[in-house]
Amino acid sequence: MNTQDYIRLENQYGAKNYKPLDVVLTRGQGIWVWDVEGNRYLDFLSSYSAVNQGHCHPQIAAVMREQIDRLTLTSRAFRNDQLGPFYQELCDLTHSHVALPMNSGAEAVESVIKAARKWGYKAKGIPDGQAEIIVCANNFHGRTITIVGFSTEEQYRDGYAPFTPGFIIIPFGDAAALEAAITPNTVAFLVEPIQGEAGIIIPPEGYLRDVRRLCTAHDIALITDEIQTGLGRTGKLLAEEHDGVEADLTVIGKALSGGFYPISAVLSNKEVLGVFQPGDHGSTFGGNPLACAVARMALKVLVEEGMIENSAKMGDYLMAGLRQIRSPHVKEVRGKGLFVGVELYPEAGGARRFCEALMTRGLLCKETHQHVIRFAPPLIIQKDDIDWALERIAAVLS
Ligand code: IF1
Repeated sequence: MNTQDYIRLENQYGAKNYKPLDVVLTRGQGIWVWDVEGNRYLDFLSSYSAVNQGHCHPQIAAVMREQIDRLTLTSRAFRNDQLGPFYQELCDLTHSHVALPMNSGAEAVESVIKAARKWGYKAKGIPDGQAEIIVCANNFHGRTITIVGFSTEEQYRDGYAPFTPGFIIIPFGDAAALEAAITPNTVAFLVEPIQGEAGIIIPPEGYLRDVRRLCTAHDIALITDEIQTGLGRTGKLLAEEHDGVEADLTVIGKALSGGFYPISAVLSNKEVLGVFQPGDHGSTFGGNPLACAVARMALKVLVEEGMIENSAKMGDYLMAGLRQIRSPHVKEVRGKGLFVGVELYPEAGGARRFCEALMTRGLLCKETHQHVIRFAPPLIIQKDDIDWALERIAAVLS
């Protein structure tokens, strides 16, 4: 079968909720992937930051193979010998008191919403059914009904009503707007440290610090969604470290498995997650031994192989290189670590055609919000590979 055969099958039998680039991948190793025709590509998207550790990282693969032959799922009706060590390693690494393992990112976000609401009722004495959670315009937190209900992107909501009430939307990057939106019924503020889907939007310097101060002063839980910005993507383990703050609750996912398996988690101080009693919340697969074994190794290689530091260094190198490209199309290059957006002028005719042109030259990336090209290679990338990419990007942009 060739590329067109595979695309025909997808078109005939698949739901049409995506419009991927027409490249059919069959193999990946490190920063490289290969299509079914044998062409090689440099992956500059990392599966939306789920393969920060590089494709098919050999040590994660080895642990997964070993665990598959030993024990994969016990359900939470029984205990397993991977969960405790996973909790300990994850909490030590992230300075958390407790963690809640789930599967997808959206599920972790749903879980943190449940925890924050329950904490509001139990600990803060908010009248039943009145809890409010403040979120930001242009957020992206996943695709469930509750989450798209507080999206400001019309397409993500269209046709899915009725939605879950209890969410207040304010502008991103505006601490004064947060202060003005807080009421006696506010339980939490949910925010991405850098808005990814919105187009790699970096808030003003000190925003998270101001937000942290306001949340503490008003006794509301600060929840950071680090599903995309976390685990080294921005050059720190968590992006909130750039501002020297710690959220009360943080959600992570994606690279928590290095792309091997859907694994997510809520990280928390004791107080908020402490509201959950046996039976209050759960998941068949959350915290299963296969997921825990994979995540333990995914975290270990991320730290021990210096990927977080490399992200900071290579991110600076990539952005400096991008800023040197003379192009009539480029409005702004922005980012932190290897989380980089190149915003084009509207006259450039959209980012998609540049992504398609880069694909034919062996570089895979994806547009976001029409005019932004998102660059997010695996965190193991080296200078030579970035030079290779920059040559191609320069050719396409100038
Ligand atoms: C799609 C975007 C990226 C996320 C943040 C929660 C989730 C995501 C900050 C939910 C997921 C993904 C989902 C994927 C495309 C992708 C995406 F373009 F849509 F915005 F990465 F930038 N919080 N983002 O970025 O996690 O439930 O998917 O595990 O929906 O097509 P999930």
